[in-house]
Amino acid sequence: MTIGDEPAGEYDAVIIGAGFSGLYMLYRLRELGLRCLVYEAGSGVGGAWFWNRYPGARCDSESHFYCYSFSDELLQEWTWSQRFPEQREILSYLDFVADKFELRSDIQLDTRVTSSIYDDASRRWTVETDRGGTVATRYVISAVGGLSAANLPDIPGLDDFEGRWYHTGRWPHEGVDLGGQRVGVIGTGSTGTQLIPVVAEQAAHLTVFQRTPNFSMPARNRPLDPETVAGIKATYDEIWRRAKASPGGMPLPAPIQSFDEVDEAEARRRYEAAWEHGGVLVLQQFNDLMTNPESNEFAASFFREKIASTVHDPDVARRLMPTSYPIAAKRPVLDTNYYETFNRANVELVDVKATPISCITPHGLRVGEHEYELDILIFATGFDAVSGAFAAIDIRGREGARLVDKWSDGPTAYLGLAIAGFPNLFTINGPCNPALLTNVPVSIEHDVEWIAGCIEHLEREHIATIEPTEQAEQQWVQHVADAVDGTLFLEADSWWLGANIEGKPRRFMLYVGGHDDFRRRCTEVAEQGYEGFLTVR
Ligand code: N01
Repeated sequence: MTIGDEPAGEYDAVIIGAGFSGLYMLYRLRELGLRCLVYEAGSGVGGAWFWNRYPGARCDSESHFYCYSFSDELLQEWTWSQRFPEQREILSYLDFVADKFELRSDIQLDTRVTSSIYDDASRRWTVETDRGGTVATRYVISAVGGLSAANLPDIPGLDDFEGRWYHTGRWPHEGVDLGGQRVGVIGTGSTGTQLIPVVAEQAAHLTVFQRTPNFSMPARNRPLDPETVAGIKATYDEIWRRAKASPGGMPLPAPIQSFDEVDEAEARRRYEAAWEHGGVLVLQQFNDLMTNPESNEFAASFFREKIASTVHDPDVARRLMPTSYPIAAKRPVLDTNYYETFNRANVELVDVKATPISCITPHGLRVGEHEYELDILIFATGFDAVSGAFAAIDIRGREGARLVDKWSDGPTAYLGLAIAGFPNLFTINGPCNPALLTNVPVSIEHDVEWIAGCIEHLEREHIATIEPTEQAEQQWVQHVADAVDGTLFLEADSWWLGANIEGKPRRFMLYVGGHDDFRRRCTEVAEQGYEGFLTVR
């Protein structure tokens, strides 16, 4: 679709977003013969991978399973070049998918959905955009992504800053020349940890403003040689079978032993071996990591020892060591040379927990009484996760009820897929869903296939609308809360809990029960005639 051809009229389905979720949703709904329209705010497809172009942007899942599994042909045609793919390569992959399956003709780029309003009488949604377009549709599918609403903290003085500033989630397409510049980075989450080593190599001086240190483990990225690629391509059936049957959506061995079942020497040996192997396996050693404080503290101490032995200055090392929350209670991070970067002469670490940032000045950042002079300020400050992208759209369901009001105590959805009071609205990776705790494409494929199966059922049975009952939704929300209750997940101020956004209700927004368990439950719900849902013919 080209800009200027403003869509109008009536569609069967409107999909909001053209990232991993939206592209596959379009593919599946087209297969059902539905007339579909995808709205995408960006000027290209790719979602998170379109926007997050900051230096060092890379995926923490291994490339051969951070992709779609649905097409054997696609799996054989596409070849990944590295163990952990760069943003550019993932974006090329999604462009390749859009071309291969001829998806672009139903995608309206550069168009942000501003409202989506349900009409009880006609049982249609009216979807409006910032380009003035209005369409009617029977189904709306949100593919907005859980980490798409950038969080720019409200630090006084930004408007007066005379240098340049950027948020990592809105990085300029033409890139930013950091050569010879004094750069400041706020934030040391997954993004900051990927960004900081690359910026340090380019900038004249880098100041890292750290509020909470993170636990990071080495990715040990490497190019994939032809033999490895051939091995992967020959065993894809098994790779996906294992990924879909695992809690994390990854074809990796899940831990079957608890910390108490081995002695400390064996525990250390396992952590050392996993540390050398690299990747997320390091935190897959014991099945009680998030329920047994002793198990957790052993892992945390192991990480702190690694920091101490890598960072030369003991005071800097100490400040990089997380001590105030359990390991993995915030999203664990993979890195390439993160701790080593703090040994560079041009890198300085500033603890803004001990002395908070007071303001941005025309020439830099003031922390307490000290002013750090900067030419470029980078916000690696994350996202208003899960609900942020929904809040940017005026969504109203039956009898005009607003989604923001329904979610005033935190976002909820039945299975993370549908919302009581909002007929025929589906949410891929919605709240109370495990997706953002897993290897996301595997979860996305599951959600898309479940939604497509549900819509196929509605079409076949001539059912006009479907929505969860309040009771089913409440039971699921309670189950989600019970699953996390008593775990160490609740002991950190993470974005999972909404704790990174001032004023956001503190509610664990994701399901910790695992991808495998979730998949089983969703299958049962569908097999039992969409148990917990209300349908109207
Ligand atoms: O965001 P974050 P992110 N003053 O919220 C700090 C995914 N992801 O963009 O911890 C000072 O984790 C904040 O400090 P604190 C992944 O799921 C995936 O890094 O709140 N500091 C924290 O250090 C990840 O979890 C990949 O005290 C402030 C940082 O900013 C999610 O995206 C790659 C501040 C924000 O960390 C989000 O990661 C990258 C303030 N006012 C990201 N406000 C992959 O590999 C915030 N901070 C696929």
